[in-house]
Amino acid sequence: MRRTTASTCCYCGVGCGVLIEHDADTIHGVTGDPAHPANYGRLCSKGSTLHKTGDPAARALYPELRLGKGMARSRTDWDTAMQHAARVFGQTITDFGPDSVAFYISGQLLTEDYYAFNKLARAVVGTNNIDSNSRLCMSSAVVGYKQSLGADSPPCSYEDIEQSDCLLIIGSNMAYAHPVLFRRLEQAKSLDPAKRIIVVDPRRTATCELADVHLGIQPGTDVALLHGILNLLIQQDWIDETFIQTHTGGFDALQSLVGEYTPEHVAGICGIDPEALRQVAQMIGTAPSFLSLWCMGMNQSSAGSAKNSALINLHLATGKIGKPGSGPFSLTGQPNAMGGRETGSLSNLLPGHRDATNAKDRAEVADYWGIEALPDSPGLSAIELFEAVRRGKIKALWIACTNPAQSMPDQTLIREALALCPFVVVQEAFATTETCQFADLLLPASSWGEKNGTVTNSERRVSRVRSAIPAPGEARADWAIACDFAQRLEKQLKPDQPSVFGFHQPQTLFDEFRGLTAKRDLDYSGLSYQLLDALGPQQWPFLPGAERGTARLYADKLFPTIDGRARFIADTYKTVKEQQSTDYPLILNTGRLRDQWHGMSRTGTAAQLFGHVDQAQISLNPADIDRLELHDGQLVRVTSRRGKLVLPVVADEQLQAGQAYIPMHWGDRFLRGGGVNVLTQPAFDPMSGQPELKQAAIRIEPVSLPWDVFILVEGDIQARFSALRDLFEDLAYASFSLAGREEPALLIRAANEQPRNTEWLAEVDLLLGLDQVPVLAYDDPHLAVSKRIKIEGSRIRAVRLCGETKARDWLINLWRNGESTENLQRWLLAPLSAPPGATAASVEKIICNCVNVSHSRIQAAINSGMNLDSLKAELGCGTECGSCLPEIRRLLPAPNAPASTI
Ligand SMILES: Nc1nc2c(c(=O)[nH]1)N[C@H]1C(S)=C(S)[C@@H](COP(=O)(O)OP(=O)(O)OC[C@H]3O[C@@H](n4cnc5c(=O)[nH]c(N)nc54)[C@H](O)[C@@H]3O)O[C@H]1N2
Ligand SMILES: Nc1nc2c(c(=O)[nH]1)N[C@H]1C(S)=C(S)[C@@H](COP(=O)(O)OP(=O)(O)OC[C@H]3O[C@@H](n4cnc5c(=O)[nH]c(N)nc54)[C@H](O)[C@@H]3O)O[C@H]1N2
Ligand code: SF4
Ligand SMILES: [Mo]
Repeated sequence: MRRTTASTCCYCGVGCGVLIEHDADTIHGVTGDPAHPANYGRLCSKGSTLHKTGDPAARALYPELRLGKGMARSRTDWDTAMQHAARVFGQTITDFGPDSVAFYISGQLLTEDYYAFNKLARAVVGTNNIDSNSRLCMSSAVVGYKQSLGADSPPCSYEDIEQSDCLLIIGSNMAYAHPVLFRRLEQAKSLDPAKRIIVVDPRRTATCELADVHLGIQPGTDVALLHGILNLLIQQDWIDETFIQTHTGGFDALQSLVGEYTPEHVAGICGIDPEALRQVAQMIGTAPSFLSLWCMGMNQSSAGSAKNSALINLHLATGKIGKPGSGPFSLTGQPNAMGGRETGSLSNLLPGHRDATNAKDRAEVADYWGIEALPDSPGLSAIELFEAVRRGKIKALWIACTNPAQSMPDQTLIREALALCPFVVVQEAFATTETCQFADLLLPASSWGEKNGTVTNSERRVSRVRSAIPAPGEARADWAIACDFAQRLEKQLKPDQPSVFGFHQPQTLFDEFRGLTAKRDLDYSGLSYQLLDALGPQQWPFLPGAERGTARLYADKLFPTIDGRARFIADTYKTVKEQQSTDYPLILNTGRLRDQWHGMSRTGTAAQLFGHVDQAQISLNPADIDRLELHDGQLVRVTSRRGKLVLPVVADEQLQAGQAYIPMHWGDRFLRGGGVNVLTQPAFDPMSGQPELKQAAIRIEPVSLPWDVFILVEGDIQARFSALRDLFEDLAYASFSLAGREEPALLIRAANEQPRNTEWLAEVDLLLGLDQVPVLAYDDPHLAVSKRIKIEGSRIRAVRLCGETKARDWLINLWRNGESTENLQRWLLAPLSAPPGATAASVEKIICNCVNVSHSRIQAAINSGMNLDSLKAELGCGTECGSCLPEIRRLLPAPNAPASTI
């Protein structure tokens, strides 16, 4: 019987409500929950395809244990697995002390999971070595809020987006990364075109399509820019003297510092026009309300904390905080990065927005937990933690719900650490991730649609996550795994003491945790599952007896600091760690694609989500491509001080000269050679510990890999992917992706210096089902050219081209469009010739993924005179989730065209 269960999307920090349509064991569909205040029924391209992702063949289903390094893992039962883990951790702690073990967890865990891990590390193990992937994500914002405002509490609400007169979107590509909020902004701007929108990003992103001004600053120069704006605000008397006098401290020091940031000086540093700076300062200074939205372009920086503080300074100086439409509003990355911060899941934090370095905070938590004391030795942050693993100081590592062998910078060292670590536990929903390879113990976790608990979104709103179906195989909920392990460890380490882990359901974890928020800035001790079920999602603070949550903080202008005043922070501008040089003349930026999520363990199972971007590429400004004498699609070697990667180059007008971009998603699984993070750097902000993932110096050289390979195969995707992945392991270039929609295919594009031998080809053909006739075949051993195609009915089922792959993109289009295959044979028998009728065919880009409308169809319709409304009416594009609207706008001629880059 079909039923509907209300839950929350498991992707970004917008935290949209979803209605899951399901029966007893299968999820059939997902729609936006009209009653959820984060999205009022909207979903983006990722949320609306949730039910199409998560191929069961990719899931981790059973515990697997490796008994010695170099051996293969084999299936085991939960009791053996957990007993083994408890024994190894227990022994390590006894022999080498509690700081010889560590936990690395995730902003995608639920609050209950997070709380269980935290209590396990701090109360049972007695270590502060528990850090989260939020270190790569929000930790600079945490420092920014705490330094300037006294607590890690984003003060705003989504409705401020509608209410604001002037928005500064800085270091955020919200059109891709927070699409449902961007929809709200689009709508608000169309209702009120006078609303001013400023975008600050070195790239001209899709978010710029809504901007009145785009400041294409040089990478990492935000602090100079923000100080320059403040300097102008002061000069023009666009500041709120009364607010500064009554509610803040530290203004004088900042004022004398920013005096040095004159418009001409700043414009020089940032590579912008001083007039544009003046224009932006005027927009901010004269607007009745002012909201700033920011994300990784600010946080992922060796100056991340300084960037955050410099931005908050603007709000304090203008008094534009704690009022409708005004305030500093960080966009949270992961669905529950906020819950992680609330439960204290960074090594330096404790539950209830407390600090591990503060003795009073430690004593309060120890008291609440009924234990003697909490550990006082400092815990390690992510980068330091993996370094300690590599140096052998950490001997047992527990990783849950994150994929560090893809997402951490400087992958060579991360992989070295994981390989050297005597005992690595990986608690994962998908068995396919890069990190799973390093697991000595793999624990299958239940995932979205199967879990129960709560998450907090960017606007402090706590929502229920509800399970619709049981977990597959023997997968268990994360909180349950953590609690089971904690109880076993307690028996070993503290056999005489009563257990502090009597949790049997997520609700008991939630109820214990919320007590730790009482009388703190985030107080949600008044919330309960019953209230959330009755009232719907609520924003904290939510005090006992409250009937609804709190939409806005600091309306009373009282800040949670010792004297109730906010603080101006005066940091000087510092350049990025790696500057352009003769050896490394380009700066590599990394970030999100519209339709993929991080390491792609989930989104990478849905072929539809590859329609927008279907392979790993490095993009460069067209002038750089010309200067380097490269051409679109050519394979290049990208080298940084830490590693090398081979992939195709592509021209992209969004990038300025001297800058390059690779999406962060392509890890070692989809791109041979370790993925994008072999290039990125581990240098981090000294205050927040957040690494500079957005800027690494690189160089680009052409590579000659004359022997190329192309594979397209339908069916049995996950099994074929892993088997073929192994066969392609030592080719110089190999990129994997999916294509199609209902009947997906695996695509491989690869190349090597030397041809592989016929045995290798035979192995490949066996895996592709090309070893059995009837198969179309062409071989020219002299040229090392060999081609195989399998057609069933009139449909291509498998293709394998070696030595010459000119027809590659033509074949993909032919297959995808289900076109007639009659030309195929003629082309196949005329080797080394271009494909018929389409010499320069490239794979058609799908702009609208919901309705399946390609770039070329939209462009043709625009050329015939259609506007946005007629495109929607005629082609249907942009009428469903709307994630494609910014790109459709970009294709349209003025007056829909956006502001020019300055
Ligand atoms: N589709 C999709 N959405 C996601 C995610 C996903 O994986 N896929 N992940 C979620 C998560 S965890 C996060 S953290 C967010 C990230 O959301 P965003 O931070 O919005 O996304 P990014 O693409 O990482 O980076 C944003 C922009 O920062 C710019 N930038 C780079 N350097 C600088 C700089 O020095 N200054 C400024 N001002 N800008 C700079 C980049 O050019 C980029 O356009 O997205 C969330 N949403
Ligand atoms: N170059 C570069 N690198 C980056 C970034 C960048 O911008 N550039 N961004 C950084 C940022 S902001 C972030 S947040 C990180 C993200 O990096 P990761 O945390 O590594 O990203 P995910 O791929 O989302 O990893 C989550 C893992 O949890 C698994 N999983 C899903 N659901 C569950 C569950 O319920 N339980 C368990 N146990 N597992 C589950 C998924 O299969 C997935 O493997 O990447 C960082 N790395
Ligand atoms: S914006 Fe998209 S990815 Fe983010 S929570 Fe909403 S539906 Fe999910
Ligand atoms: Mo993130």
